[in-house]
Amino acid sequence: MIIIGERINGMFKDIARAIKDRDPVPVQEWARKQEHNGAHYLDINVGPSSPDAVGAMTWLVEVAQEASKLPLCLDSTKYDAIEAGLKICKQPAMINSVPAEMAKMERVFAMAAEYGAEVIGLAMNEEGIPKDADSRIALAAELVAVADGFGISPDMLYIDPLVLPCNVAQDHGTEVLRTLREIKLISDPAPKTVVGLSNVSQGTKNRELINRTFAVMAMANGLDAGIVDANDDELMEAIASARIIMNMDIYCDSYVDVFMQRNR
Ligand code: THG
Repeated sequence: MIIIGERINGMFKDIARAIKDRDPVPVQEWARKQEHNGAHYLDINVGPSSPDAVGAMTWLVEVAQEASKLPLCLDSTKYDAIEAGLKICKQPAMINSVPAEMAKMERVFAMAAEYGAEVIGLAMNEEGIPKDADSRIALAAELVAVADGFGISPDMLYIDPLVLPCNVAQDHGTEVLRTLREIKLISDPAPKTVVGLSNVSQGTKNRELINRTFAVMAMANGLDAGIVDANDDELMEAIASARIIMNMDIYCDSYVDVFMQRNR
């Protein structure tokens, strides 16, 4: 599974303060820590309360790239901020994200084609997030079709079925898992899939247990990537173990140890 480290997000108080004071230290510490623990991308999100999203994104991208060579996943609903980030990314980035709404898809897929970026497409539109898997899959098919019109192959696209907290939307869980499975049938090549894993446990007790249980279930249903807490060792070990069970890595008696070391 492709690990996208979630921690450079203005939703966290230390990052919100760092952005406000333009203090690179917490951003660079989290960049290094997540890379060290096995992240393949760093999610970069200025958070809900940044007054100047373009300035904040530009600054975050600059300081994160000083500390880590990992490619970035630019996470914003403000496309001017994403574009400012794309302009200065040293490696091809991931755009996070676009819903299945025509004007937004046109803007985002044009940017993706121009900058060679991958795109996270959300299974939602003007009407919100549907509950059932079939409606989510129909939105995924729209994303694939519009992306194709911009020359973007389905395997440059990560469909996010959108995970909601299990304490408020318990009936979505099985629909999300079915969406992950059936999305693989809508095109050839198939789009990839991604979830914001920590969403599933927001506001619940024993979050880490819920996160890692959902992670391995989603992997068994075809999940390709996750925006996750890469510094949760037990989660990273569960993901490593799931890769063995699914025959994605060669087994040895010390596999999980080797996996954790290789990534450090
Ligand atoms: N899909 C896509 N992108 C996403 C999400 C998604 N980006 C943002 C988010 N969801 C994924 N990242 C996080 C980051 C943190 C948390 C959840 C998801 C989290 N934060 C603590 C909380 O809310 O309880 C904050 C704790 C604190 O303030 O210290 O859980 O779904 N494409």
